[in-house]
Amino acid sequence: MGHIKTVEGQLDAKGLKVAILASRFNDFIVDKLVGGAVDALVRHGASREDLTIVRIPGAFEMPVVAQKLAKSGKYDGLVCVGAVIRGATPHFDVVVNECAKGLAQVSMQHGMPLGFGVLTTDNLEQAIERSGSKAGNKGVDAAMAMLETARVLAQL
Ligand code: INI
Repeated sequence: MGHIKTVEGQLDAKGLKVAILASRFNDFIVDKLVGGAVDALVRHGASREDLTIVRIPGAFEMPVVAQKLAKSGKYDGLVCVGAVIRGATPHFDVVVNECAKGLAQVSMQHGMPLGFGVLTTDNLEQAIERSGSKAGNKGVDAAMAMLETARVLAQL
C-alpha cells in the first residue's frame, strides 16, 4: 500500500493580513459576526494591526468592494459578513444570489481565500441564533474557513 499524501491547512493566523468586509444592514446582527471573526483570528495568532474592517451599506455591495480589496494585493484573505433576512426583504433572492455569486467570482479570479459569513435566514430569530447564540457564530466559522483555505492554498 502506497503512502497517501495529504494536504491540509494549519489553523495558524500569525502574520496573516485580513480584511473583514461587513455590511451595515441589520448591523446589530452583523456587529456580532464581526466580533466573532476578529476574536477567532486573534485567538489563532493574528495581530490586530493586520486586520482591517471595511463597512459597506448592504450585502449587494459586497462583491465590488471585495474585488477592489482582492486587487489591492494588501490582503491574504477576506472574511465577508452580513445578514440578509427574508422576512424583511421582498428582493431577498436577488440580494443573496448576487452577493454569493459575486463573492465566489472574486475568490476564483484572484485566488483569494474568502470566508462567506453572510447569513441568509427566513427571519430575525434564525439570524440571532447564528450570530452568537444557540447555533454558534457564523463570523467565527467564516474566519476559520478562510484561514484553513489560505493555509491550504499556500501549500499547493
Ligand atoms: N441588504 C442586506 O445586507 N441585508 C438585507 O436583509 C437587506 N434587505 O433586507 O433588503 C439588504 N438590502 C440592501 C441591499 O443589500 C443594498 O444595499 C440596496 O439594495 C442598495 O443597493
